[in-house]
Order: sequence, then C-alpha cells, then structure tokens
Amino acid sequence: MKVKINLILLFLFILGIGGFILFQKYQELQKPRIIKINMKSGDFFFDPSTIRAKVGDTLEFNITNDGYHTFVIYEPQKYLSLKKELSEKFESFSFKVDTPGTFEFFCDVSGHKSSGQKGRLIVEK
Ligand SMILES: [Cu+2]
Repeated sequence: MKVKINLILLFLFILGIGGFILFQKYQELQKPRIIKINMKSGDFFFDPSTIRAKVGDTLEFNITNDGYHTFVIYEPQKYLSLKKELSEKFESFSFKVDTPGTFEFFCDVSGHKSSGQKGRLIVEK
C-alpha cells in the first residue's frame, strides 16, 4: 500500500516537473525575438546580403562600414521604409518587422546599388 502511494506521488511529481518545463518553453516561444545581424558594408556590398526573419522580430543591425554608404529599404506598399546613413565606421540601429514578404535593401549613393550594393530581407509568417 505504501509503495503504491509512493509511486503515485512520484508520478504526480514527474507530471508536475514536465508541466513546468512545457510552460517555460511556451513562454519562451511567446517572447518577441531580437535578431542581431552583424553586417559588413563597403565598395559595393552588404555582407550578409540575405537576411531571414519572422513577423514580429526586432532586427538589430550592427554594421561595420568602410566608406560612405547608406542602408535603405523603400517598400511603402509593404509598410517598411527607412534610410540610415553609414558615415561612421560602425553604425547600429534596429527596427521591427510586422509584414511578411521580401524586402530589398540597398545603398542609395549614386551607382552603388547597380554595382551590387544590395540585398534582401525575407520576412516569414
Ligand atoms: Cu554605398
């Protein structure tokens, strides 16, 4: 009888621990994600040139830059437009992505985009 009660208590204990772990995982998944992107910018590239994110993510760009460049997204029909001047050796900025889709980013200094200084941000649901 005592062994049975102990087994039941052990079972409930394990069930409790399992529930607690699942609850913690669930809370982790609900948290907004901050994605750090360490990027290099120069003549005439962004590295990496493809970035993947999920709707709701906050993207933190840390750009090591060489030369005068800009980081531009101009997609007003997808509700995302911004322009950052990269005049310093290091620039940091962040923004949140709320709309799924593929967004082009580029440097708008004359001739840089056509020379290859561009990339894409892919935001998935
Ligand atoms: Cu440029």
